[in-house]
Amino acid sequence: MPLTTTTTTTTTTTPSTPLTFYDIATRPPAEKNACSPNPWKTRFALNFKNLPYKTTWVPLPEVASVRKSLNVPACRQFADGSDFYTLPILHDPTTNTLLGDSFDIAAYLQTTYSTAGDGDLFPAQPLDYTFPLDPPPIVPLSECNANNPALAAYARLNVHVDAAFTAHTQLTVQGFPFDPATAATTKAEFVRRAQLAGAPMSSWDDFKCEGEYRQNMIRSFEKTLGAIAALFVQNPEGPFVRGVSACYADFLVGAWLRMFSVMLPEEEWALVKGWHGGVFGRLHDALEVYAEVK
Ligand SMILES: N[C@@H](CCC(=O)N[C@@H](CS)C(=O)NCC(=O)O)C(=O)O
Repeated sequence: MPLTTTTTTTTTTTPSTPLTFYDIATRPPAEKNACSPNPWKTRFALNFKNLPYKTTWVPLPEVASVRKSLNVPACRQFADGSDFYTLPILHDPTTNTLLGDSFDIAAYLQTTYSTAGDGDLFPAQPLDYTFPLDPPPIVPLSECNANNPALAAYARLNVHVDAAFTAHTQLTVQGFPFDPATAATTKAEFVRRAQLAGAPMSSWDDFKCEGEYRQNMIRSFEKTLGAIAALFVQNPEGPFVRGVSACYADFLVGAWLRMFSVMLPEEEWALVKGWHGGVFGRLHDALEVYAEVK
């Protein structure tokens, strides 16, 4: 569902005016350190569609004010029910459309620019993968696209893949490539959020994930990724779910791999790339063709 749309125009051709894609600023250079999974889903989709666009990098403490200034409502809430303002946002001046959820954005790009670039982001396929959703996912999908039958398998996969990776993000927290200009504010904000959720945190150091606890989480991550790997080995040609051509399912997983590739210690990222016959290493490397940071 477009959160804000004043005109609806469907065109299958490439737009003449570049789109604006809002992503979270990290420590420069962005080409190396961009690591927010939901914005990565959008970057992959825009590059797959070969659309002209420009990234606006938003410092983390300014995400809320930028989103509010664009009149895009929040699509997430914090533990206390207050609005949690997020990115990506996409503005397409050609159709006067503003969207604030990565799945809405991908669905919009497919509808509006259906034949652009490498074609169909959402080819029909079953995409059977389940991660136990208990507690319920903390990164909700926009309700409209979650209920769109043509996209249902992808919407479901998005929720389950997000839950699987989110359950292991503690492995990455200490590796966050903070923009030095906003690091202190952002760390304090992360501690505040953890406290809102009832976690006994008083400082950034309390996010540490070390020793036996970390080893157990790494084992759990490997096991969890094993079930996702099953999607990719169905088609022995690889490296994508459907073999040689990518689709949005590859981007859903690949976006999280981007985050872990930046934020995990190097030796642990090397392990992830090698797990399950190297399926995630191959996927990550093959997605390089859609990973240009513009
Ligand atoms: N359902 C939304 C979730 C977006 C989301 O959670 N974005 C995160 C980055 S991956 C964010 O903007 N976080 C801002 C913050 O932590 O302050 C989507 O798919 O776009």
